[in-house]
Amino acid sequence: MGQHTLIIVPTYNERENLPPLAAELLNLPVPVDLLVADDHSPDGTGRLADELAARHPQIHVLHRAEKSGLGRAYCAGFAWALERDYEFIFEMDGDFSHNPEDIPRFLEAARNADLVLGSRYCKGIRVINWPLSRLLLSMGAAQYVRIVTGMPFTDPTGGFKCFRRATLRSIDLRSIRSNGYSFQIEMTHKIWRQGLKIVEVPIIFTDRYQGTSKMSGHIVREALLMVWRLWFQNGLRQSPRRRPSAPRT
Ligand SMILES: Nc1nc2c(ncn2[C@@H]2O[C@H](COP(=O)(O)OP(=O)(O)OP(=O)(O)O)[C@@H](O)[C@H]2O)c(=O)[nH]1
Ligand SMILES: [Mg+2]
Repeated sequence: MGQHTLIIVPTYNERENLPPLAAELLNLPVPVDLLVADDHSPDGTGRLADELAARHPQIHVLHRAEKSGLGRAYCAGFAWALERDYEFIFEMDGDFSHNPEDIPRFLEAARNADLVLGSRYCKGIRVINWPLSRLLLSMGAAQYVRIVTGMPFTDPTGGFKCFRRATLRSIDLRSIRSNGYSFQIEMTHKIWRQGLKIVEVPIIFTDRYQGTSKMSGHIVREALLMVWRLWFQNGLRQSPRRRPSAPRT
């Protein structure tokens, strides 16, 4: 308890994945707290999370009334974190696509950055178990984001990230509109265009082996439009409004 690091995991029907994921997080060499943001999962993930929280003081649960998307769940989790004293606040999927063992490397990088992005595509391609079509969609999305917005990151739709507290505070979370992949793009763009320092760390992404996917055409369309909106919000610039700040120590 009282740690500086919070891992936010949004869940919707992740009952097979949550207990082993929580166990791995609590066994890391660095101490972390876990916040499960559950949207009233029909499979009882929320109840399971309460049972885990009753046994482990590092585990917390945010119950939300209905399924309202990953972006809403994360924003509620960020607000929860900012009401407490966390310095390093992570986004992480609850389906083991992201490896908890990468967390110490993120924390190392975050000492000298405002936001750390896990990247599947920097220095090679590291995606396990995806059909080629999904890989091409994801890599094509990354190119599209770069061409329209100028944001130079290799994996702008990735969902394994570590925010510094001050970085989250610099964003008006109520202004975040998007929910699917575009939520990831929107958050990163709002940080990048302020001139804050963003670094990428390579990660291996493994497709879920349990539970069901929530990917949909709506999510893709949302992202296609959002990218243009972000470019517009940035005054049609393809660079930050301000120069990146001096690295922190
Ligand atoms: N609270 C909440 N969590 C969600 C919602 N949609 C997805 N999630 C969770 O967000 C994480 C990422 O969602 P996924 O469904 O794995 O999305 P994805 O990785 O893009 O797609 P697949 O792995 O192919 O299903 C998982 O932990 C989900 O349980 C939602 O509406 N509310
Ligand atoms: Mg997934």
